Amino acid sequence: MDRNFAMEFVRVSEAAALAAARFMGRGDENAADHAAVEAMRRAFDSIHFSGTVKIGEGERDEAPMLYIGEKVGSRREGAPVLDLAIDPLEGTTITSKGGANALSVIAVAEEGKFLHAPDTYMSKIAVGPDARDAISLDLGPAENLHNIARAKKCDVSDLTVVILDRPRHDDIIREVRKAGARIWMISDGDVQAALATAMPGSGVDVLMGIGGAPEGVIAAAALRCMGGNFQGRLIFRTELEKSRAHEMGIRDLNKTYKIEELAAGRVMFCATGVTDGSMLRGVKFFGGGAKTHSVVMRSETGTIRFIEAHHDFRRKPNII
Ligand code: VTB
Repeated sequence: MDRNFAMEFVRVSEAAALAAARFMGRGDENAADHAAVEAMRRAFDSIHFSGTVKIGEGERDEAPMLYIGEKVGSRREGAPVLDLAIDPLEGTTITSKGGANALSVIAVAEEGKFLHAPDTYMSKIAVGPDARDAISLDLGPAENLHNIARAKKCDVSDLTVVILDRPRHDDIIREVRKAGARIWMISDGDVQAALATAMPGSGVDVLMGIGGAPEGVIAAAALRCMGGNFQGRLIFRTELEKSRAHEMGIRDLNKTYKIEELAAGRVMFCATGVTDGSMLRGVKFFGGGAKTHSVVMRSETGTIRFIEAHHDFRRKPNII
């Protein structure tokens, strides 16, 4: 995948983040999400590629824009054919309340390399490079923590586990506490938390628990670039969810997906912070412009590049 694409796609996540950030703390989740989706949709078409949304805003009938299967990009002849896994605003509630960890995300892969994850829950575990061989979703939290501590040459009590603050995680929380690790409970936003496990100095060692499946694919793409690891298992709450998954080609409903089964081949990832988070700073507005903070990376090289951009709205009126 051409490395110049990295700079192209970061413009797209910047545009979505700038649009969504206007709605920080304004109590309107839908308006924030809608603004991000519109800005991202517009920005894609300025890039010379033939893109298909594989993970997006939902099925065609429920999402007017960036729906699964939608074609984006300039689509001129000879343009590279790429698949997209996007989340224009990961953390709509966070944004509406002005909390931490909201971001705009784009993962890019060659054709057919993302799992077509249904819009269900996913049980997840994510770690950074130093513990990449130490995790298994088939083991319980305590065993995973012991293996991670051994790999990181520290005690379990030195580890910090990020878990979404939900009643469904009561058992995991109890087991993690019993094992002696620390917990950082987050209200929302497990994508940024998954990335933080692979960022030295983030203070986060492992993500555990159940979040959205599509976002699991996005986190897996990012962790491929960062050399970390991720495993996920789909969680179904209803028979309807199961039959929809079947329609999407999922045969083994209990399968534990390894990172390469979620995002294979050469992948690229970029994200822009909407609100301040454990890895990215949020959008800061000032008179006539704004500052954004993004990360761009590719699985081929593993370079993690942070981009701080100053946008002058007087000279770039199209961006807002
Ligand atoms: C949210 C959100 C996460 O999953 O929790 C969601 O914060 C699903 O959980 O970042 P709930 O239905 O309990 O809110 C994510 O969107 C992504 O995995």
